[in-house]
Amino acid sequence: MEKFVVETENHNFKRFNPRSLLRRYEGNPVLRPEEWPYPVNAVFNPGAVQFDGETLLLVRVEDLRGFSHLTVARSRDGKKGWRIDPEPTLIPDERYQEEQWGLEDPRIVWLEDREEYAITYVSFSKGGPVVSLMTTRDFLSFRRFGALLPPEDKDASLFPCRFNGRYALIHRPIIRGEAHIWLSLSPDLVHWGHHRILIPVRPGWWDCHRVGLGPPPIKTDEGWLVIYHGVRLTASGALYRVGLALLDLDEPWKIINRSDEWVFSPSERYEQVGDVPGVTFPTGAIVDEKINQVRIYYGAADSTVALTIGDLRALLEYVKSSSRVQPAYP
Ligand code: BMA
Repeated sequence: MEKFVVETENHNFKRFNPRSLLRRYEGNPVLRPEEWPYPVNAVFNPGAVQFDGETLLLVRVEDLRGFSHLTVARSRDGKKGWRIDPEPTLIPDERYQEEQWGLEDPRIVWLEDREEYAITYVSFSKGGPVVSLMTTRDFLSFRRFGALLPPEDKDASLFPCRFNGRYALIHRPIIRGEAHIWLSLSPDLVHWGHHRILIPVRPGWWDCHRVGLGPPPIKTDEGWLVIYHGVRLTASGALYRVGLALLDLDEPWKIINRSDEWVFSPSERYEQVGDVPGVTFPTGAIVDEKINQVRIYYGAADSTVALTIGDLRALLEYVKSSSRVQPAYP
């Protein structure tokens, strides 16, 4: 395996502040557990799509037993006026043992060839977290595919299209205690292979202990824009910050650039105070192509849903100006 080499010299300290790329919505947090139609502990880490002309969030909801389920919330502008389903949309299905302790952190993409949405989510049970898949057309009825790969695995999304006939999945298994982002391929969404490391942790850096995909990869003229979280463990707990990477458009297992710096990190009170302080955990992104804007929905301190907004062009320019990287696992 080729070693992942990063240049730590030649860092240009005069460059502009990458944390100015994303601007928090002034009405944050956009969803809070107090607003839920039934008693819950926390609402966070939502999947996001534009559906029927509205923003639809599939929100991870932690109940008062500590188990999570998923509930739909809708808003016309994706910022305010949220309408939350009166009851959970998706709860564990007892026929799927791996879901026994709950459903977590969904990512949603529109699968072009199947003309349906794919929801990849984390199923949790005694066996450990696994990535499961379900599909839907209307967010009313869902078809479960079950677990895709063995535990321990999280932070997964499909790409919206196939590559040479193969579906591609980004995910984050833990192997030998290492938590890198991987990419796997499948002809049928059932059998998976060609597993390879896509974005490894960087020893010593802000993303040294764990990395994981954020929202589904975003297709642009320049490549697939990946928003990912990186974790550094500190004396007072884990810090979850956000970085960027760019993948080749036709061969997304090839990483072109990766941001040296994080572009988003916990700073506001609602990100610092909550069940897990110091967490910004993006899981949903919606692109408004007319104005080239991306709205990124994230879990704040594992307690609320918050929104940060950026200019897609500026994010791309920034990541393109970042380190070009060699594949970790060619
Ligand atoms: C990760 C996931 C997320 C969570 C984050 C911070 O491992 O389990 O669901 O938001 O930790 O606690």
